[in-house]
Amino acid sequence: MKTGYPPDPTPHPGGSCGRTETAVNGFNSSLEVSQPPPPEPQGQLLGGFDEKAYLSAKQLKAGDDPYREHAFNLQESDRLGGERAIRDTRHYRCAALSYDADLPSTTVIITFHNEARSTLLRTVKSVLMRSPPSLIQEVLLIDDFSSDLEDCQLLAQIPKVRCLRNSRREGLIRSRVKGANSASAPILTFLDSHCEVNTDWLQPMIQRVKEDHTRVVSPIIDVISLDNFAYLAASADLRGGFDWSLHFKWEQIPIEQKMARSDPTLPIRTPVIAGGIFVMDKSWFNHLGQYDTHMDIWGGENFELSFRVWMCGGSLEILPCSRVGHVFRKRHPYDFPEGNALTYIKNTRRAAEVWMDEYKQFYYSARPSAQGKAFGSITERLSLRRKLNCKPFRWYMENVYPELRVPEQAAVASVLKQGGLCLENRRTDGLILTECRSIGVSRPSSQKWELVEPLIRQQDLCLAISTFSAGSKVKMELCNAKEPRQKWKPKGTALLHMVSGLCLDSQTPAGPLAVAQCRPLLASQVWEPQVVT
Ligand code: UD2
Ligand code: MN
Repeated sequence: MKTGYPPDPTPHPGGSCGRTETAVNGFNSSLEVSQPPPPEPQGQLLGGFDEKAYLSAKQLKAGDDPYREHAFNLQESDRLGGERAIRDTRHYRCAALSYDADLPSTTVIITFHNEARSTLLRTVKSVLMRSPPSLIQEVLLIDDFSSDLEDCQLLAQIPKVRCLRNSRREGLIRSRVKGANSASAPILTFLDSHCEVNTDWLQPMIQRVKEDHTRVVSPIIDVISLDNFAYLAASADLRGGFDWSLHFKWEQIPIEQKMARSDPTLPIRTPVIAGGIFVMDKSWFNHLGQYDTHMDIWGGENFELSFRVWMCGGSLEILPCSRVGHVFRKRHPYDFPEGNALTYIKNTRRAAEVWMDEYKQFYYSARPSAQGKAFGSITERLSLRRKLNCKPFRWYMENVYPELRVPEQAAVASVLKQGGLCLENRRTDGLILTECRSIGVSRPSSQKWELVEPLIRQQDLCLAISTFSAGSKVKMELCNAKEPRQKWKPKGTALLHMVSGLCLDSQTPAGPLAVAQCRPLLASQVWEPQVVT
């Protein structure tokens, strides 16, 4: 089972929600380009590395299922060999852009666990072939305890390629941190181990990061078919999003932003990144706390990083003039020592608990099975958040991802009790504290309240203060969750008015229901919501 992520942009047979555009500019998924780029000087590029021997040492045996080991068609991948020409899928205006001559260099970090040799080699070679050599300080392979040591070791014979190996399975998160700690260049570039980078993929990303080191940038991720390895152009109108179960998805950029885009080469702000392919300033990566290294194997780290970048002073963007192909799969080809579902829950719970504040309740409602599952200690990450003085998740919701709808909370009716009395809204006398009544087994609706943060509502009317000062009378008015006078929040036994910082009080000189300076445990400020039928 594959939980949480498949952005799954691969066109499903019969499906229609993919991200590929097979017919953009008359392009259809052909493998070859009509005008292949001039050949690179092979000898120099590969040094003493014997490509043929590397690839032929592992061949699919006749009769073997080509999908079994890697969840993609290994036979097709092997057939392509160590490199191939791919179509330049960028908008034509990208080719006319120019970049600084003195861009800083990068360490390309590729972690892998039992990757197929042909896909791994194409990833490495495409980087060396399609990047200005001066920008590639090194390609750092992190072998996450693959069964064959030589998959990685042999590649280290290629100039600029280094290989680090974990002595036990760590997962991609700790592996990337290990890579970052060993990187010698000032800029980090992360790639999955089954990618092919496209023409001029690197310059736009390094340029944006050079101009502002707090930007974290990613390319448009093109699709390499897991069946026939066709290189397919992805739509340029997508950004990263998610639902409350912390399931990543590609989504259309909001229509207003789309209309405002006069220039298709401009960056696209994105609430989250897919996770595998991005460029980030190394000092900024370290300053922001790298990754949460208590996350295991796979999953969730992209949300954690995305929330952290936005909430702690950075930004995330997709650069349409940078294109990298990636083999999207439908299942994980590797095992999860703790199980796939538990690992995804552990990782996303950590992200939710550290970063999502009161909004984490929506994560738990969307993923009830997460409750009660172990997720380890988050003390260090919470203190990181404090140290970095990061903004609340509410800020992220309002400024970065206002399109993410907050679910209508299941309205649970309660009486609001104080002492033995109940808060009632009488048509004649207004709000009063009076004897709790029942009609048969149920309560009269005038004593039933729904606490749907931030509102305290009765049908379509809500509790509101009149002014923001102590002594302000409380009245009922038409509900509007954006109206500051209607925003309440339970705090201990009190009902706090969020904007004025005052508390609901039943005994003030102003009358039976007003707001006053909060005094914890003052009898007239103690409210006890009790669920009723
Ligand atoms: C996507 C990301 C991936 C990661 C993941 C969420 C893209 C293109 N890919 O999943 O980078 O952010 O979402 O966690 O955005 N690996 C290890 N050790 C392991 C497991 C995986 O090194 O224990 C490697 C693996 O070989 C690959 C990379 O980590 O190079 C990502 O794994 P994946 O390709 O299975 O993830 P993917 O593309 O489904
Ligand atoms: Mn991948």
